[in-house]
Amino acid sequence: MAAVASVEVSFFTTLARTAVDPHGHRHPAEPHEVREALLTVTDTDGAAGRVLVQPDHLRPHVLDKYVRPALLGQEALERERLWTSLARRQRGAGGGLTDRALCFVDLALWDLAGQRLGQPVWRLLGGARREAPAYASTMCGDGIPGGLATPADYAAFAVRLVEQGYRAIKLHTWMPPVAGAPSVALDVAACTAVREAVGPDVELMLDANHWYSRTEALRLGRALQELGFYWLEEPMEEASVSSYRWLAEQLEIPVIGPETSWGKNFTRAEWAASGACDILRTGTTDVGGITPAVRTLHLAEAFNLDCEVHGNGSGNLALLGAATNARWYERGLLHPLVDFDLLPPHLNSAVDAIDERGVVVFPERPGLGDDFDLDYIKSHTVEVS
Ligand code: LLH
Ligand code: MG
Repeated sequence: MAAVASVEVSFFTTLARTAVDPHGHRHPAEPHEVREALLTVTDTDGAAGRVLVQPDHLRPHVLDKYVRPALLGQEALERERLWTSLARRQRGAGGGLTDRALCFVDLALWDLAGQRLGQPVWRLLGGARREAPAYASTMCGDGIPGGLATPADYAAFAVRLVEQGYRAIKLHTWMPPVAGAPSVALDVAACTAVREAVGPDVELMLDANHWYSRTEALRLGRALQELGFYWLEEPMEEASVSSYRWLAEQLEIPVIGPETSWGKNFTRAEWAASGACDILRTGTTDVGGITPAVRTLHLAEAFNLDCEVHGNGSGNLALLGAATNARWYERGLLHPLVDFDLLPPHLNSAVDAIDERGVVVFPERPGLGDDFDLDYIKSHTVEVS
């Protein structure tokens, strides 16, 4: 037995080469200093679980009112109990305790378990596989010369990605606030240009704008199935489950979802039961951590549904260790003007490097597998809460 002894968020300065627009989409940026945050959960034996977090979800008030009372003094390996204890506090928190907060705590506890047991988390989750093919997930469209401004830009970038080893590519096309977005015609033009550039043997997916109407989504889906795309993702507001059932019933191309809907594995059960998708979706930040994401994978399996993992990073990679019914690792977001493999100074190596087959071999490092430069982080720490 080793109980949780401390829960801390450290803010440190580091370098970034991308920035997020007002709609939450990531784009290239000049190198600039940013603040990142590391959550560390330590047990009474001195083992520590660490994960990078979005600190807005773990403000001092959230740590003091919900997270520390749920964790401190509790056996750190008993994640199901701890996750449930934290999740049950959400109802009375009026939105103040988010699914992302649950996710970050859960990831830190999984990392701690791996550190304590000397095993990578993907193996603790069952080791369903030791590697996964990556699909290259592009950034959204933009207006940047040489970037992702035109269908021809997407085509040229897709060729480069295939040269790097990727055997599958997912386009994120133009979304607000980019001028002229959204546009079914432009989406179809980009998808057509990419298919023509890479040929029939590369798997292609589209993550479209999120607020098309039913008829726009149907028009887009019909065009994509002509192009032999592998799936259609998030063309409409996901809260409308009946719209997705309407769409999935009419299309041959698999419809995948939900990605951003609230409600964790419960919402995903509703999608599966009502036939709103052909491939289910989960992801650590979307459903509140690895713990509920595993529940979603297993739920999908019982419906004979594949369940693809949304998002990159060590937690989502480790999650694939629990999955017999997920095919891909989502690697990105990628852009022609950003070297994704150029590491920020707080990392010694990437958790998700691809080999020449376009495959990520899972790391053997204990825990989630992030290779933090802890000396760098310590010497650049500006605040601890
Ligand atoms: O809007 C974006 O930038 C992407 O859609 C992003 O949120 C990404 O995480 C995604 O949806 N991947 O599937
Ligand atoms: Mg998506």
